[in-house]
Amino acid sequence: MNAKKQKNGISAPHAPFHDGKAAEPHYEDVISPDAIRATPAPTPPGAEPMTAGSMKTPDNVSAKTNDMDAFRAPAEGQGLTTNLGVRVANNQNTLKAGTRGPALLEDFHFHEKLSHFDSERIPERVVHARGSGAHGYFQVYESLAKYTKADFLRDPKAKTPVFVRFSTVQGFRGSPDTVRDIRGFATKFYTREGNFDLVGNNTPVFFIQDAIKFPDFVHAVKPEPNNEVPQGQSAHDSFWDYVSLQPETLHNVMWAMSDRGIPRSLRMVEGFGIHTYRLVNGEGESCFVRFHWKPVYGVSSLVWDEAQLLTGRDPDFHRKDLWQAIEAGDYPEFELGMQIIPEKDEHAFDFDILDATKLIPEALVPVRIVGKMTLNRNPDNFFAETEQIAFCPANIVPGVEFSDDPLLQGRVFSYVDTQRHRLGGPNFNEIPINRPLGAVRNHQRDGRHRMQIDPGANYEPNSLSGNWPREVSPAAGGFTTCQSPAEGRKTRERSPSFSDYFSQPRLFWLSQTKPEQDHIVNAFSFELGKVVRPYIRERVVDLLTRVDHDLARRVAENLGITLSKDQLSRALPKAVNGLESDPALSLYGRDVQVLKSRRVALLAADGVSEASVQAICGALQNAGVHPQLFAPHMGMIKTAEGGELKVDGTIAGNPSVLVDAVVVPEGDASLNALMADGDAKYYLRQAYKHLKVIGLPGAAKTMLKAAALPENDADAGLVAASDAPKLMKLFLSAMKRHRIWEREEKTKGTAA
Ligand code: HDE
Repeated sequence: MNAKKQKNGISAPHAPFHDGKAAEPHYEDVISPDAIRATPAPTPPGAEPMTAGSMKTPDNVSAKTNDMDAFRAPAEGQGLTTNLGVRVANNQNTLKAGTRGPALLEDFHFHEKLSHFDSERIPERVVHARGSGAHGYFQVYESLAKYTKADFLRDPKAKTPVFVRFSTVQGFRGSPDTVRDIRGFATKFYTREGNFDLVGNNTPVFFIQDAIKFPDFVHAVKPEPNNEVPQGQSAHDSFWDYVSLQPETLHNVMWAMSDRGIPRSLRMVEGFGIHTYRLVNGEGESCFVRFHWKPVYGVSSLVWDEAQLLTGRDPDFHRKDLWQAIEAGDYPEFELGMQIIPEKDEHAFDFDILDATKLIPEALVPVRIVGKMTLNRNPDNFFAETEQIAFCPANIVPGVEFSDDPLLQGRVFSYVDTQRHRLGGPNFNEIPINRPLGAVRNHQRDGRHRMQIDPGANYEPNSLSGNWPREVSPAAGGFTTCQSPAEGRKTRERSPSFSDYFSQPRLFWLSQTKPEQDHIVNAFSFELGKVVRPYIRERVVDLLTRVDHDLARRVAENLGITLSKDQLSRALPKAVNGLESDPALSLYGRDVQVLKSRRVALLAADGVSEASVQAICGALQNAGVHPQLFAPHMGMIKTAEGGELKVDGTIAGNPSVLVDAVVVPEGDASLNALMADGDAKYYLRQAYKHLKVIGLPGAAKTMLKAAALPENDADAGLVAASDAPKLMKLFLSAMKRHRIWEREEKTKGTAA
């Protein structure tokens, strides 16, 4: 804070917050996947001695791969090399005949460098192309042996390494973060028994019931095929055409149109495995389960105007937030929750638990919190880790199994298939980020980019390599599939138990607070307003009349559609298992917001009161909130006390959409300068419009008038007090509300 402590005045790249020093990354003592891989694998049960000339040890796969290590030169001090290890003396000039050319064909270094560059891009993911990832670990709170034999869910001491990739669905790899969309939430658990991938979203339901519809759904939501617009948005004809013709999409569409579609941070989203899975315990008993991730930082969202502005002001807003939080030690944390459904209750609900367009209301089956995931390490190389990670719902471990959900069963095929295309062949699990912890031994061979050198017989059973590797008995951990009953005639039909499309959207709608309902109406109106064909708009509004008449009427009014008497007197669906509403479905009906890791801007200019700044920053930092000092210019500003303060950025360059709340510290000269500064006044107006808390100690209250904001309004978010120390308690308590929703009505239609 004080200039004397901050000589160079330049923030370190990973020190985004105004605490005067670069944050030290502190990594937990979780064992990295590589360290675990380096430990020798246990002797396989029942392994027979190897014959001479065949495998020397059961695990000489890796020994063989590393045979040449003894001859390798240490990398240190060697400098730049070609891909074949030849040291490079000149990396700036091509080989030419004379200084003015022509270039010579024999320039192998040039050819290699350029041709490798020419092949740098791989196909991006067909959906979920835009993503951000982080490493961490998972730990179960207490053994779940009663439900599952999965080792990572039974040993509370075990820290299981994980890699998580968050994503948007619709946009291309370079699309902005804050568009309205579903967020992917995919977790790879590197367990001691193999990789388990929980590939979920931030909504508990999906758009379609059967995987065979997925290509059609994705074609519809992706940009239009003729002109490839819009980018990162569902606000276009083909998406809403599909929705209007496939009412099963409506439930997930409701979630997407709610504030869940525009999260404040990837650290502040809930995650859902969506499908019903099975857990199987050591006795072979099984139950059904739905997985949940509950963010320790609470769930919170942006407001729509802010989300739109951020796509331009900071298209990497979520990616940076995740990265900076980890660098600052605000490790994202998510608790794993399970809704456990005994087999006998499979048919106890008004809906089918195999239907992925239905959630199991938490009011009916509470979420049991079973463990916690902590993300504590940023990737070193985006491409090698975040881009090359290959998730697949087929990746399960003993103790976790699939249910007969037809969507899940289709996913089990599709992901491996797409990885072969995207990552260039069948050996993508040998890429470091995808490798399991344990040794891989089998008779799969060859294919593009094979890394492992496998000696010995390549078939099984064999007597040439001691019949190794051989099957592992279930008692020793070999995977066996739970003996759940399966029979029936072959048919392409959907179960009648999948046919109710409107009860759950209604439950969702009725569970929202008023501001949330308003936002859903606005989102439908905005998106459908971008639809060119009137009959598509009309069909969607007609669907809404089957969910709730008020919802349909309000959207219809905004779109200039007149609903018929028949439409407005339609019988509405009955309550789901007698449940009228469920607080768990609302974003803002339940939690007080977590302050830790939030950001607050301090607007200041020359002449600011250093005492005021110190009091504000001290109170914020005590609450785990990060202050950032913004001024009309970069560098240093002079304080009223004669000192200097380092500025984190300019007011114009760091708009209020980047922070959670604003304070204007005292200091007459500073206040006078800010009152004459258009950027500072716009800053406050925009923060006000986005329903943020604004703190005004002492004379700073005069900023309200200067910025043409209401001066004597009973607005819980315009916090004033006689001085900074008195202000901060009130300010922090107001910040716990995250947004001042009552202000929304007043600011409607006003410009920032
Ligand atoms: Fe995906 N999905 N999906 N999906 N999905 C992909 O796999 C697919 C579905 C989800 O960060 C693709 O590697 C089918 C539900 C996430 O790398 C692809 C069906 C849920 C991610 C694919 C579904 C998801 C993907 C594209 C219908 C939530 C990103 C690239 C049966 C439970 C993972 C890739 C990451 C990615 C297929 C439905 C979530 C094409 C066929 C339901 C989070 O294989």
